Amino acid sequence: MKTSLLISLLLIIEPLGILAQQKPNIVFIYADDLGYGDISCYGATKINTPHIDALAKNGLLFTNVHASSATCTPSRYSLLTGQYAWRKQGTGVTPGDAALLIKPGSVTLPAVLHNSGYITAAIGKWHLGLGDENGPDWNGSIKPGPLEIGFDYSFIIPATGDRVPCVFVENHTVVGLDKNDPINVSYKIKLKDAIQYDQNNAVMKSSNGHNQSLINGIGRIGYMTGGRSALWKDEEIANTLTSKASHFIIENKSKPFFLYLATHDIHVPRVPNKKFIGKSGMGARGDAILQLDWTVGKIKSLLDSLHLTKNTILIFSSDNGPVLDDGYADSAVEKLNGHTPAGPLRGGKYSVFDAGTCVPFIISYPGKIKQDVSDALISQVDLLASFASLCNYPLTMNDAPDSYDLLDVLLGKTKKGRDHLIEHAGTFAVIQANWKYIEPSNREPYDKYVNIELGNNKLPQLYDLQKDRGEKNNLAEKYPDKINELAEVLKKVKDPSFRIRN
Ligand code: NG6
Ligand code: CA
Repeated sequence: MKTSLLISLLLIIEPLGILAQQKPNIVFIYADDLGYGDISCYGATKINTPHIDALAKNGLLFTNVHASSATCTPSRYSLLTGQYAWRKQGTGVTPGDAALLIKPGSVTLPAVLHNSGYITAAIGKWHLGLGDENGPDWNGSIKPGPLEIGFDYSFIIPATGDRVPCVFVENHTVVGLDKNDPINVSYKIKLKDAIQYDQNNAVMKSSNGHNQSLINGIGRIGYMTGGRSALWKDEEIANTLTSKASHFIIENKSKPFFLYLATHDIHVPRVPNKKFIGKSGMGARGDAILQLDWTVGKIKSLLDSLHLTKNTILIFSSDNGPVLDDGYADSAVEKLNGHTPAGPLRGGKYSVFDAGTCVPFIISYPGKIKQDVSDALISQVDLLASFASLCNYPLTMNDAPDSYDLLDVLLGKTKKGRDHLIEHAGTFAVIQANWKYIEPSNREPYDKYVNIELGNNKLPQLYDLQKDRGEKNNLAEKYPDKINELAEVLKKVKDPSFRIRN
């Protein structure tokens, strides 16, 4: 009698989603090019990021989380697939008309969550290619894309803010496209009908590249004609993405949802909304950080007002380290005002030194996590297996081959992270315990355009990160055995047969 009553009760409440709501929502806010030292809870003193800091005040702040690479496409690829991007050809920074890099139907972070009962959305920067091997059909149905790899809804910037086409794509179509003004995009040939970049009529001047099409007065990479009614307004991008993300949350508030919100901030071109202009005193880059902080605050206060905060795992991170001048003369260098975007770390975006991949990473989950700081070694590639574990979703040997289940570490139950981690920026490095080994490389040691040390050296490098977080003191000659040991780890992980699970 009692059991049948319970069963009838379950049958009534399950369709209402009450049971399903036991699963926590997951919101992953992925900033672009934000450095380890760019926000106040990571030590910045020249800029204030109260909303991001508030997450850390009630949550776990991590000091040793790495994006898998020092640029966008490979970091995102690894995050979503659980596989180090360097295992797959063609996962470097992709042009805006590249084909989808992730195989439809494969085991991805959104697919795991979707198959576990989550409603999933990708909102913001994509930069993982779209369409089949012929690339995206901007005037037709743009697929495969996010919806074919596990997202139920998508509203995306196809590549980056500085690459054409400068339009949003919602699910399979360009938003606001007039069929009589079709889009034509080329990265190979100069489209002579495109408005050409000209130093004299650009509202934001290029310092390097970004000199092909001129769109909204800003030089972009690639040529684009048509699609005029669909062009985004650069100063409205943060508003648009925040509002789309908010709608998604409101619409799905009674189901478990996964929101992948990949902001355009603080990538170039930095064109913050007028409400942030001049507010940081650090020029467009600082103002973009304030805008990013605003986005985080908006999402957090929406979750609060919908009483979802306690049952939501909110993660804030970045896809790679910081860069000041990334190809536009936006006075990021001149107005830096003593700010240190990389904090105590060496290098920056594009670099195999730690500032390339070691990024802010904060988890707020007030229902379950207490305020703390964790120095556990984690790669963003681990999120897939960790969330699969949260959902009891079984992974086979070939799924997410580089992703460790670190759920307990993410939830603050332990600080024992990975045993080792690979950093990649053209050159490989491996971290194990307090040691970091950078393999010898013939690549350029320094990028004079972005003014960043890339970390490459013809000789092997060995650093003791515990004593020397800034990677200043190369101990290679002193500890040759350590080098051999770490080179062996690197070799083992690089081998295509390497598997975590069996
Ligand atoms: C570089 C661009 C840079 C940025 C980067 C990708 C030039 C001179 N530089 O080639 O501006 O777009 O690619 O950044 O064009 S990422 O964060 O998306 O990886
Ligand atoms: Ca980036």
